[in-house]
Amino acid sequence: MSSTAFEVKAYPEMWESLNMDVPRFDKARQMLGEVYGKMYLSQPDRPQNMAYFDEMISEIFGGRIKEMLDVKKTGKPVVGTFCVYIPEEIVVAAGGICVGLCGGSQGPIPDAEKILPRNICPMVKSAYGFKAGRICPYFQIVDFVYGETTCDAKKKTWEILDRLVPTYVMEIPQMKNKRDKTLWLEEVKDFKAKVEEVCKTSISANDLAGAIKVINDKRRALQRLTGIRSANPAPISGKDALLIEQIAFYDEPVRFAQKVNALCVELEHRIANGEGVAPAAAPRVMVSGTPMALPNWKVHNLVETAGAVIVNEESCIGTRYFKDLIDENTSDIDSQLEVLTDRYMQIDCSCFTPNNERVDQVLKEYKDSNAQGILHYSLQFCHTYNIEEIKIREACEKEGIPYLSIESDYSPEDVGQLQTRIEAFLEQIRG
Ligand code: BJ8
Repeated sequence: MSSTAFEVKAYPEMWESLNMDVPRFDKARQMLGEVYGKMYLSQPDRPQNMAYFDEMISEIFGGRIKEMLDVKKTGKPVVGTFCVYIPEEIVVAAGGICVGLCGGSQGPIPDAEKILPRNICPMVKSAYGFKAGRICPYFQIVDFVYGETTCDAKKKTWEILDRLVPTYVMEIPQMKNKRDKTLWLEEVKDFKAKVEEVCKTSISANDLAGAIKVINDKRRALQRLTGIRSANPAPISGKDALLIEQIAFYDEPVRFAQKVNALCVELEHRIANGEGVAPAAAPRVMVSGTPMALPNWKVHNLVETAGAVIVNEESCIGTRYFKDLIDENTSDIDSQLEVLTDRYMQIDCSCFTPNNERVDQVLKEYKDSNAQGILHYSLQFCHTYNIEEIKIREACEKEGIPYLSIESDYSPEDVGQLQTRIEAFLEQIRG
């Protein structure tokens, strides 16, 4: 077995029972294992505690699915989501499981393009295609999905997705005035009522307090990891950190937080010993923009293969997911829902207007992470991020921050061109 051989485990009987297209899915499973082996196991000086996250990929279509099936047997639901605005604390409070279903792979896109327009965001097409092609066990296992009205591509796709899986939609305000907060709080209450109805349970203040603590702990562990990445030399690669941020959306939250914290202890030792995964002179890049759903490792792989290291992801699969916590000092359900809503209203997605706090946040994270340049990443046809990029670019110009903006999709077609642009950007940082 070569040092890069890696297998994503197969569970054909279980997949059959989930009504999947098993022959087709099995090919995708093998490809994922090959890509992972090449991109991940070939990295030098990986922290030992990455073994857990390797195992999570190896069991991504098996072990974790079995755990979810076990929870379902107790009458609790598995709820699929596509956005960090859906309050997972409420699902956890009801004893259920929340799983992120954003698509990060090219494979299902032709399935989606049989019905959806081609010129919409690849994340939406990929997610829809996974369900249409019956090639994602998570999509097959969920009791229902909860979409949102963040962008046009998503909110209109939910109407079509509802034909394949029960799809509810939470209205997300587009501004942050007082009346928007009122609307959002009502939506959160409706979401809670829906989860209670499906779970045939009523969520108590105690249940919600416990769930808030669990998810806060998960976010705290990710914050700790982010802080550690500011060290030079970088103790962990950006690829590994991104992987952890992706796994956060489907792993069991208590175990996940423990494993991230154990990794952080190892990384703190590395820092104390002056050890890193890249030389101290390696250019340090921060990525900002649209989320990179699993297994979208394209940009991280290009940047790090070119000799740089990524030290931060200002993204929903990144800091936007965990930078804010919910106040744990409330005891009745109404106040809990208030503070929960306050926390979610702080998310600075480009679907809001105005959204100047994101520009400030990007600059803050740039400084905090000791980065030397910002790479803005936008998925193709994502209008809100592509247009908001103007303000991020202007802010970087004003601050004299080396800057590169990339718009890409999941296909490998632009890899050569991106490589050239990334290399020129790294030369600019090296000076
Ligand atoms: S809070 S970033 S997870 S909406 S990239 S599908 S916006 S066209 S992902 Fe997102 Fe929630 Fe915002 Fe975060 Fe549409 Fe843009 Fe595609 Fe997007």
